[in-house]
Amino acid sequence: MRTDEDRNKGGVLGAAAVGVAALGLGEAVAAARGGSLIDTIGRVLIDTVPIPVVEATVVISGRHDKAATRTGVGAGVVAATAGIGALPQRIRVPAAAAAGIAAGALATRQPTRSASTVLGAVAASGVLAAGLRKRPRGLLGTLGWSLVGAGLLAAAQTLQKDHDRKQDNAIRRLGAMGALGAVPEDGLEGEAGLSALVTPAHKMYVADISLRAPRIDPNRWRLSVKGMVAHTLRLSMDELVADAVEFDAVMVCVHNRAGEGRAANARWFGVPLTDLLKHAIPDSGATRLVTRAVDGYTISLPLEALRSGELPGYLVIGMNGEPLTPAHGFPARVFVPGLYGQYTGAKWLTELELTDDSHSDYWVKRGWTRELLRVHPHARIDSTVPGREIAGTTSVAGVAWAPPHGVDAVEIRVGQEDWQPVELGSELSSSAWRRWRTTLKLPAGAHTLQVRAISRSGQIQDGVDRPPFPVGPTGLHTVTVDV
Ligand SMILES: Nc1nc2c(c(=O)[nH]1)N[C@H]1C(S)=C(S)[C@@H](COP(=O)(O)O)O[C@H]1N2
Ligand SMILES: [Mo]
Repeated sequence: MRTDEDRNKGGVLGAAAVGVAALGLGEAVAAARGGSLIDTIGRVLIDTVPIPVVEATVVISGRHDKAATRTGVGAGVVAATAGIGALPQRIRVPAAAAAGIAAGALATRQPTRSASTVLGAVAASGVLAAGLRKRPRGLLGTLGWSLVGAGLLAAAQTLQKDHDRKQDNAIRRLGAMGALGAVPEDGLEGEAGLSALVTPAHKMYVADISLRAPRIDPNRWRLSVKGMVAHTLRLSMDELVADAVEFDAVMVCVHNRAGEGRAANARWFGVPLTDLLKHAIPDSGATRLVTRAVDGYTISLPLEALRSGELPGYLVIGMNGEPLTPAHGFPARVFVPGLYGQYTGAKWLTELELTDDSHSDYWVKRGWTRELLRVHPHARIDSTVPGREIAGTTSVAGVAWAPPHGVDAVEIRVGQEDWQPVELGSELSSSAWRRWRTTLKLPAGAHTLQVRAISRSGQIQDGVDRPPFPVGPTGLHTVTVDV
């Protein structure tokens, strides 16, 4: 005989299936106009969880942080629906409606695609209310609702890909951004396993607070320069292209711990901020330049240092000869070589606002320092390969950076032996990363290799292991080789 408890268990599974269906319809409705319920809920989490949780997520999920957040949100929604399903029948429908209203209210506060996401939340709460009133029972009912949900989630995915394709086409129509011309070389071509001198956009790490890159129409987009200025400027892409120059620089995330891949070297195309600020004529009381993005992110930079060129900032519109990709900030971002990504300026820029010191930035409100964090000199080992020509040798190669001063030397040590210099590739620019290689003679056995970078300003890479928060990570990349 089936007990009440059995029946309730079956009902909870059925309720979870309703959750999948509700999420599916919500995602599909939102995706029709490019929105997403899952991304909205995920962004609310990103905006509210305490810094230690953000830091732990970065460590655990690595470069899969967005996929991990999405999966977590989806699972959470389904679990919450199962939870509502376990409630007595008379409060299930009001609870479902309340959940829908909450999701809709969150969506209205989102910076992008909020209208379509609110519609998605309404559709999802309709499914929840209808499905949870009499929870589906039995294998067939549960399977049916789940399959419909899965189908709708797949449809939502297809709709998103469609929007992405349209966006990519609009970007492609803009044509080249700077001339990559001859591929830059540094004399270390052909070293097995060594990072490319110039990182292709699709291989560059992505770090931001948005689960999906906002899609911005380049034809309607204008950059405004406003606030405490004599002239408010509204600049089109064409006007920016006319004033842009190329520069080589490495971008490094403040979460890049020793040896990790949250760093990329590119040939950027952008307008020097010194020039841009001359046109706007800042008021005498203006002290900061706020870079503000479509996703609500802001980073502000000290105006005087930008105007004097002490901080060599650019309004970037191109990477490696092409427009920025959506993931890397299309149509424009601000980049100051030598500052960590979190402090260097916003991607998906909407405006530059000149203001005074009363402004507070996204991460500063969350607990990060207001001081600009500068990139520490860093060397990374990319590969260790047994020597092909001479037995008993090991080729070691990697990259090092110390923007904006440049890498003066890279040193390697085996175990606790003395530091010894390695061969450096030629330098694209002092703000770019510099490749290096060396050949070691190592006796058979296991050996610990460590590398360190020394900047042209005399700064030696700090060997003490520290986490990214609060002032950026330090420590040495350590690799063990078995000879
Ligand atoms: N609009 C916006 N810009 C942003 C961020 C963001 O979350 N939103 N993150 C910053 C951080 S933390 C880094 S490391 C760099 C990363 O740029 P990338 O994704 O192109 O590598 O962008 C910066 N600019
Ligand atoms: Mo970052």
